[in-house]
Amino acid sequence: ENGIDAWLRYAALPCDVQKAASIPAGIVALNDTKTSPVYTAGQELHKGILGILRKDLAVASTPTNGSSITIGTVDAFTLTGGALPELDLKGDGFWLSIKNDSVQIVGQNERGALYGTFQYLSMLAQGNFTEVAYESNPSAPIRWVNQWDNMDDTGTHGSIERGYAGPSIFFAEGLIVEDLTRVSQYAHLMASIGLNGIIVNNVNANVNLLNSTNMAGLGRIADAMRPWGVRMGISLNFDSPRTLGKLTTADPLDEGVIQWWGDIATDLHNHVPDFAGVLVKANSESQPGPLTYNRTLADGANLFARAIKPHGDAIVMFRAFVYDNKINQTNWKADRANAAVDFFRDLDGKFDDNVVVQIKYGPIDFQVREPVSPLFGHLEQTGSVIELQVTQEYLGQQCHLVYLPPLWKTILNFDMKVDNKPSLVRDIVSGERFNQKLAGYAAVVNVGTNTSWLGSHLAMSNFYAYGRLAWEPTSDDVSILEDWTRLTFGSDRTIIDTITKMSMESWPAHENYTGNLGIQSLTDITGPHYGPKPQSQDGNGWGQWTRADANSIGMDRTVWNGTGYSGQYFSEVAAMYEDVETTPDDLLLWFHHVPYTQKLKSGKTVIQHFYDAHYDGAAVAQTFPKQWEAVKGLIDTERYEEVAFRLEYQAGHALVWRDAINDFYFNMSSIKDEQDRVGNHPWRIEAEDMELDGYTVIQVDPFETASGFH
Ligand code: BDP
Repeated sequence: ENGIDAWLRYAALPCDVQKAASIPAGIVALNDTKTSPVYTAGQELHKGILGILRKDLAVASTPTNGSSITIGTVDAFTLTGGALPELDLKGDGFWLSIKNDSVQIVGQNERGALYGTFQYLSMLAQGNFTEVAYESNPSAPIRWVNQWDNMDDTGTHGSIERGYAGPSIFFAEGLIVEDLTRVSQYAHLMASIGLNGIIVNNVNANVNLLNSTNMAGLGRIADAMRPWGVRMGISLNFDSPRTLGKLTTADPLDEGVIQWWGDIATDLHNHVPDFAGVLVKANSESQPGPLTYNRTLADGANLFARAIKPHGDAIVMFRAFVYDNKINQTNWKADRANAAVDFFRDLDGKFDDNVVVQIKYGPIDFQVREPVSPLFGHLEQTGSVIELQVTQEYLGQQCHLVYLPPLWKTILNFDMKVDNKPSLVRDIVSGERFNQKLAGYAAVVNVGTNTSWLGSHLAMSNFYAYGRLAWEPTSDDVSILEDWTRLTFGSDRTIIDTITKMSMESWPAHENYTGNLGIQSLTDITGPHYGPKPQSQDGNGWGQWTRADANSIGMDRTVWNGTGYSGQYFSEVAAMYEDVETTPDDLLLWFHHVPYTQKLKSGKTVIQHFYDAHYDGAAVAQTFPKQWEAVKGLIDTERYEEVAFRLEYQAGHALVWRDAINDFYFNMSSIKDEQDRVGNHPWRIEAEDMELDGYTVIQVDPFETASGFH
């Protein structure tokens, strides 16, 4: 068990459970075109049932006499005379009806039929043989993955920005790899959780993706993913007309530039007829963009929107992550958190109708806790897509267990109260609140060639849960986790309880040992974003600041005295954050600059809370290796050992975090810990007290912790 099959193992159920299953005698997949998702669904069902129940069912493409599992679109069912109830399916939705001798899996489109099939298989794999009859529709039309894969045309094998599981499955040495087996396996995983699109290259895009060899390569990627209903798109570099096309400008209103992008779009369409769209990072972190040419961001987005418009329903995902990473630290009012609303608020209504704005969940950058980006709510005439991260860039880079759905649900369930009306983020990104046709979800996943996909078996619960939540954001995070666990490791109660307990403890613990009260992840901001480095939080151009000094800490983001950020929310929410008294403790230092001795609602001072929380969080991480021991012998040795190794590492690293942060603030504030733990490390053996008598070079695992990444 090396993790390659993730939650799609189709492991055989115990014999007595297998016997209890009564399923139809054959499979009918109402499309025999080999690249069609319905055909794929038939094959997948065959494979799954063979694995789970050890039954080898025949697959036909036209109705048979015997009892069957029939898969098809509503149209195909209508044509072949299958009786269906009145259905109200949305795009990609499905109807699933399971009765002893007949199972109907009906998609609004081909993709929907495939999703329904995976749902049925998921039930069988969990030994759930209940009869059901229901419709299921996705919450939003856009449910995409972003990969930040580089082309690496200077030689090495496709690296991945903020990827922690080996090199790219898509690129190597400036080209698209020949063998796309992993790519279709990836699409297989995506389809099984209802994801329907992917951007394959880094948002910091390499123009060479658009050369003619790579255009053909993109066609091959799209072909590999199409049978799974996954549509492919790419990130674009705004300057391509200059750097690749040798034009003198990339001005979005220049005729030559418009023509150039039009030709690129035509070319792309020729290779990828069902091209999904383009993702654009512009005028951010030194990337070029329309502002460089004194044009608006909307001009930039519409340039691409018009280029792709003639070729089907492809869309532009324009990122709201626009800011200058050389923020002047001496300007007390400067605040990176203000950027998205400042840039985009006045552009509402100026984007073409095939543009959506992709907004990171918080105003800064995937921190362990952020308030919801206030931009959700300011775009009423343009669809919003929420950007999440499965890759744990700031959250332990998959070397730490952090189950993310509780964080995501905090965001999705937040009420922006736009115009004093209920405005949950999940209803904004479903398109419902502002009546948008295009809206949804994108997650930076960054799988790599490691057989476990993310470099850590347990991290895969985040990927699985991402798809499940994008489909139905009200789903319960614990039951999603339990489904994932049963599918990935089996149904033993001890396994489920152990993984659930650790996972549900993991985000709060991580927040506690890395940075609490809304101060953000106190990590190495200017470098790898890994490990503690509170001293990097100030004096950097990225604007991720704590403004800590000897007496006080926190960013004053109020309107009356600070950067004005809290005023970007709508009245009720703005008023809550404006006032220290009504700001929740977990975001206190995000919004306010307070003395270390400020009392929290718990009665503790800020600094004592800091000390205690870091001890508490690290103490929880200490229990993980022990908790994990409970599953020894209940799961395969390979995955048991690999997870044990990471949990052991996390337990140690949590101590490093705890002591680094606590010592740093003790040093800065000179306020003693009430329990006198901080600065006191009786059990620690300092490096200075050791003697080095030579060293041996070893293969480091996980590789990303090694020098030079090898
Ligand atoms: C930050 C990452 C950086 C990305 C950037 C982005 O550190 O690698 O390029 O976001 O999202 O989180 O564009």
